[in-house]
Amino acid sequence: MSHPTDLECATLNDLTRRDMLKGGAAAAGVATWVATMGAPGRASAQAPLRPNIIYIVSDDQGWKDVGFNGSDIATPHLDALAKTGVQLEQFYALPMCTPSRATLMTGRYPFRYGLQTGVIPSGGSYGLAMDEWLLSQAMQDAGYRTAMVGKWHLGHARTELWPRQRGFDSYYGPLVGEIDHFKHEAHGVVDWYRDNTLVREPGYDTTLFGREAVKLITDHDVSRPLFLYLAFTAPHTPYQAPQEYLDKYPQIADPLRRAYAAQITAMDDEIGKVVAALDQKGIRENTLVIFHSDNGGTRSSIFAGESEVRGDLPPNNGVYRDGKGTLYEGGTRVCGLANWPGQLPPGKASGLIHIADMYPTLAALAGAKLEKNKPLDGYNMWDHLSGRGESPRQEIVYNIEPFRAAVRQGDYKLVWLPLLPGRIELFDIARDPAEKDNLAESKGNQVETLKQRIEDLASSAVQPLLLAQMVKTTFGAPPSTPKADESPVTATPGPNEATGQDFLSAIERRD
Ligand SMILES: [Ca+2]
Repeated sequence: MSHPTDLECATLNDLTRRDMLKGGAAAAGVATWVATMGAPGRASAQAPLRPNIIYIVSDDQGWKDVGFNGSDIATPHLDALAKTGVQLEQFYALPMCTPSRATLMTGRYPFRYGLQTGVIPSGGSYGLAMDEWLLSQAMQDAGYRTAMVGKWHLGHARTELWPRQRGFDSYYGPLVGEIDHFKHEAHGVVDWYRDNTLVREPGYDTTLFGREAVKLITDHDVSRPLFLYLAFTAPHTPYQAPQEYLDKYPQIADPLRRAYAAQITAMDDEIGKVVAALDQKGIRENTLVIFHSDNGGTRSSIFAGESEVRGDLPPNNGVYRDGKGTLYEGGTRVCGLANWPGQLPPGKASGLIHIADMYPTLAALAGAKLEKNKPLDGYNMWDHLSGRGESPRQEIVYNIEPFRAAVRQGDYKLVWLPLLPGRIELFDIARDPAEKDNLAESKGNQVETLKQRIEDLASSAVQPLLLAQMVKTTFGAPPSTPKADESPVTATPGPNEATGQDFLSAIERRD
């Protein structure tokens, strides 16, 4: 079997997608797909295609840290998917794990249910609101076999918050946000589940996730379609990788960057095995594969999680400013791709896509009814992904929090920090993607328009659950003064640590 050269591939990609955009689907010789444009959450009127869907999310990966965005980190399997699929040039997620994953699962911005700020900490007792109708539930209702492998991070304090109770037929992985990749522990407590049962298994988490995903595909009953949400913990801190992957990067002197690169290549290998399993099963032609990071790469140790990391952190967001935890492009515009042989012509989708769009897009493909969900914030992106039309989205809501917000309409983006000392920045993202040139003083009209939009969105926001939890934890804790028989030097841990530890111990005892 011969493969086209890069030049041939590029020419073919450009022509195919251009023809489809100009001449419509019929000109390109494929079935017409009539998607509803302009109305968030509206599904297509066309009969659903009901593909298998393998939805892969990486964790804290830098925009540039994939081969197809120019990295020196080896990601040959992702690169192959990008080359034969659609690169997502303006795919936006939320700036941290919990809000991003919540938006994916609900199709709704996280300020609508209190998950807009921070992440659910290991000691947190709250989770994703139970009255949200999740993507997994919609897919399950539509007759899909639903499976989740990997990191959940949408609530762990009560079993009702766990994936098995939220629309997934099976679950395998950690519930909290950051674990030791070999020990599967957070704060010394194992956080590793099969369905609702705590399990102890040896191995590197990324490898175990890949193995589980391959087994799910291999054993899948093809009489109904599969929805697999594969949420890797790579390349999140702590930066750890098996020696065989570290050995692939002798040229990288910085041990953090070396481990980070090794984590990504290890994940890429597992993704390669997943694609091979689809081929082996004979279902590749009827399977949509999506991949993206849940937020930008970490550029500040403040947002590196609970691991101790210092210095110049390894993730690389390319030209994009800053990283995880911030509202700048480096925190929110993430590397991504979609791949479906025969349905998605190779090329690039250059329009605005928000992670909230994936719910209505996948629901339409699956034939899932949009009846039980609350009003969606996303658009059906199928026309845009498949090269048949422009993106219907004109606005990106980066996040709305009581103390900061950012919204982009067209090319203009406002970053607003109203907390004193306040800051307002306006950027022309098309002209200045690196956000270096603050236009706020010279473009007063745009500033006022976007401020008003933020005020309007904020007026319907639920207060962040994290802040309520922090107040409760802090003010509900006993005095932190040293006990009578202890010196101040060996004082008891702070209230947050003690609460988190007790809490996780309780989880571990749960069966
Ligand atoms: Ca993350």
